[in-house]
Amino acid sequence: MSEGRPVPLQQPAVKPPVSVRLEGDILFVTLSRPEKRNALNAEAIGALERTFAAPPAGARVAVISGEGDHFSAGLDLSDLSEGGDNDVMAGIAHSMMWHHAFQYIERGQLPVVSVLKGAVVGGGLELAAATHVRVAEENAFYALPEGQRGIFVGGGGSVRIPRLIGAARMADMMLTGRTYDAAGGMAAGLSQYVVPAGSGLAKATELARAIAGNAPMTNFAVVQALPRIAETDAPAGFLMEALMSAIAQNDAEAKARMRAFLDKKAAKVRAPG
Ligand code: 1HE
Repeated sequence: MSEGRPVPLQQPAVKPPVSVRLEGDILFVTLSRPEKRNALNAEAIGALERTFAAPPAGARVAVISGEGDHFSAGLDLSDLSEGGDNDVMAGIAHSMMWHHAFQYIERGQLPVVSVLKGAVVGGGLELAAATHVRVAEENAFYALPEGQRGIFVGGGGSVRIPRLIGAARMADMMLTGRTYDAAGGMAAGLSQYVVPAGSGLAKATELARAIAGNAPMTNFAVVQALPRIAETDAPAGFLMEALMSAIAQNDAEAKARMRAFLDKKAAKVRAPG
């Protein structure tokens, strides 16, 4: 036996794949593996789940962006390439891990704005599709290369992406390898904004400030009620809308905001431009 206390193994300082910082009421979540084009490994998915399941107190809106030139190259292919012959259950669990994490983004506590640039592909596009407002820089491009890799989407893409662009466009992307550039992506419905290269984070931050300035009940209704109403049948949707609007307008903050407008103390709506 050697003498003295055992010497702990030296742990290399590993940079986390996702970094998070709260500035005022905006939570900035950054994919931080630019050397791997922000490919999403299990650790990154876990970090996203933890962040959005329990955002820090004071956060009212989140902005997701990617470090480096790309938003995300999707699934870290080294996570899947080593599976054995009998790994169907592991594959299901892997996909469901993504589903759980992205549910906390899409139907969590915060409206989420994403900043898309460079590659927004595979699971990266699935992540973007779980956010509420997508700001694309003009160098962004979209692809679903799962077909070329011999796999299928697994991060909720087949549920969310057809709702943005239609199943036919998604089928075309997956079957033929078709890619969209930023302008084509916006025309198809993949982003709501296209901005010059390098200005995506500033635009997303400006939008996040506007979102954070809304009444919390309105943001809750938009994140939680609107997509459910849009997906349900009309009679149930009308009822849900009536209930949600009654709850929102009876909130003290709504009453104060309506009074402020009538007293000419609140901003008017402005035409674009
Ligand atoms: C990766 C990944 C990755 C890059 N997993 N390591 N996604 C894909 O099929 C997209 C694969 N990636 C690419 O097509 C290209 O990397 C990019 C177009 C995104 C960027 O090209 P480029 O020239 O800037 O970078 P690169 O030289 O290809 O990659 C730099 C490094 O990142 C390199 O590693 P290195 O050790 O040789 O430096 C790449 O191997 C590594 N890298 N992308 C692992 N995806 C829940 S299911 C979701 C299913 C999917 O997402 S399928 C789509 C997967």
